[in-house]
Amino acid sequence: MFAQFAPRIRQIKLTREQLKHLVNNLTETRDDIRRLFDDECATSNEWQDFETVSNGIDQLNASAIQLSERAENKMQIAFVGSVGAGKSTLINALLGENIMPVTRAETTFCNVAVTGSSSDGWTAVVRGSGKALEIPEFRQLLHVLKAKEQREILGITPASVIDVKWPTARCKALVENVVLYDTPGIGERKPTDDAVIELCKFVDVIVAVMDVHSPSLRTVVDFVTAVNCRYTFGVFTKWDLFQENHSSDDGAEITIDDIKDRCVAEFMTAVSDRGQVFFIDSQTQREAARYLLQQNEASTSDERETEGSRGFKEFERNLVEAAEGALKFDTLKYDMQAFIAKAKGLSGNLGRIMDSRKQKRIQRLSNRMNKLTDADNSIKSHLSQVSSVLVGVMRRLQRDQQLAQFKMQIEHDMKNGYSPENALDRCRDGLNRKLQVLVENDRDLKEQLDCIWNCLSKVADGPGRLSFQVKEPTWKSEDFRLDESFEYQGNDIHGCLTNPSLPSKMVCCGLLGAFIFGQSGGLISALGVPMINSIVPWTDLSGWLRYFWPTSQAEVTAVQNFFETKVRALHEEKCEEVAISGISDLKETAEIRVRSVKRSLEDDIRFIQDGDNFLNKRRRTTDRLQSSFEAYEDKVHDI
Ligand SMILES: Nc1nc2c(ncn2[C@@H]2O[C@H](COP(=O)(O)OP(=O)(O)OP(=O)(O)O)[C@@H](O)[C@H]2O)c(=O)[nH]1
Ligand SMILES: [Mg+2]
Repeated sequence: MFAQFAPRIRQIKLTREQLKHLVNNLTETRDDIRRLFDDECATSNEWQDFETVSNGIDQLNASAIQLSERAENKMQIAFVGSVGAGKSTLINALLGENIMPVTRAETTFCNVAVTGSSSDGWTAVVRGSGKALEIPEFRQLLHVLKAKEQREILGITPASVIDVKWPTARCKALVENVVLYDTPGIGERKPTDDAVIELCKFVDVIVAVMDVHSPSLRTVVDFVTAVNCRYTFGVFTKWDLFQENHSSDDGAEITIDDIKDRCVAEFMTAVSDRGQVFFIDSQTQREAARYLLQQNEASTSDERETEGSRGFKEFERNLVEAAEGALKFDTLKYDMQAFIAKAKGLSGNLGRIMDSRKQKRIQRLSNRMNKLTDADNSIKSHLSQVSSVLVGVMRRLQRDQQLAQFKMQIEHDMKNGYSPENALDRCRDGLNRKLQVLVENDRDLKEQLDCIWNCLSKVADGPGRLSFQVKEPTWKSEDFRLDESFEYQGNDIHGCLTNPSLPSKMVCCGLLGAFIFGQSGGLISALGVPMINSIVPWTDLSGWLRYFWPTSQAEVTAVQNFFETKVRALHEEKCEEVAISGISDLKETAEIRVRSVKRSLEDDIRFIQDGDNFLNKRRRTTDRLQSSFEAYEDKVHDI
């Protein structure tokens, strides 16, 4: 019978091998995505999502190993349950002899693995150390209350396994390729529970043994859930005693059958219908077996058969069937299907994560581009506002009689012996100071600057706040050299003022004094200048002019007017110049910032394109994986 399952189990094993590279691909893709997430500083939500899938992939890898081992290994059946539930008694009944120690109190200390052997005798060996045990020694070591020191010497812990080889001829359930595990009672001590849980993670079938008087279903359910077992026999023991105790309850509200039904329902729900339930009497059965052995084996004694012993036989039959491979194949196939479905789901989820990352990157880029365009536009509009505010500041300066003050200052300075050039210098300094104060105190201007700063900081983490630098206008003496036709090759002339409306040319020569050309007059010798300079006191301009050029008041006024007009024009020019230079500074700073953000955006676009290629490639992999998993789903279904 087992033979018919062997090739199908082999097919499952083969499929599992074939799936290996797909699962490896999935794991590699997962690792690639993790690197991408690291590089791109993914959000915590994205990480959370990713880690869930990633953990799933780790579990998938672990169950891949388990599946391979299970397909490779013998059929493993573990008997688990609370202390005194009757596990050892049940195994003894199956083996047909009292091998395992049995008491009313806690008994079994560690796991015992029973496999079949073709010889007549039986052996017991401590796994790992290889120490062979005699029957009495075996019983002592296995008994929780005995041989404590010897166990310590041999290093036997609750997680240890003692291998027993039992003659196949004496036990129906011990068909080829089967291991039956007796285990210590659970729910009492953590090390013991851990050892049993660890063992049961790799077994094919669990036989949950429960004393029908106190089935401790909760413990069993928790246990089965913890080990995620694929198939569980629920065996309620001591049915003989239970029936005896309830035989006098005739007419009771809850009948034995009700109790039975309830036990079955609860158990089947707990194992999600992947199991079967039996009500057995191992004690009587074992005794009956011994009785039969002592009497004549051929004579069946039907009169000794009870409901409990029938339950036992039914359980034994099912166990044999399971042992013969049907259940192993069934559970392997079931697990393989679950494995593939999980792999398919995980590759789908990984693909989804990639899609959402892609969406996010596109979204982020377009957000940044929009922000930059907005900022660029508003910077431009703010700059033009700043420009007009600044020009306004200059106009105000003019309006505030600065020019009049300027003129007065010059006249005053010249009266006090300053050359026109120095007088202009002094005035210029005063003017600039005033200008700066005005700019600094201008709230409109400040607000506009703040707006520009805000626009910039929205698109780039730039260095500190923008500051508006007022460049001082430089007033050069050349500004006054208006007559290009004037030709004088002296060394000391620094500047001149000429007025084409005057009948002659007037030259201001700094500290050296002035030379005046008459309409037809010759050049006063430069040699005379120091002398003249020492003679003529620097009084007022008109006096000074009159001294050298005794001419009409109208002419003097004309010179003054010319001077005034020129200064005004220059002043206005300088105002504009200051405004323009301030603005261009600001413009340049803003443009540099915007340019650098644009550059980084271009880098981003390139980066995103690269990433897109990366994501597209990985996305194609997960798509391919998914359809491959689907194909395998069908394949396993047909095995
Ligand atoms: N009448 C009756 N007694 C049973 C049955 N099964 C077990 N017992 C008794 O229940 C007690 C405990 O049985 P064990 O087989 O030692 O229980 P266990 O589950 O192996 O207990 P631990 O090894 O301590 O975990 C013993 O006294 C058995 O004789 C049964 O089906 N009918
Ligand atoms: Mg026991």
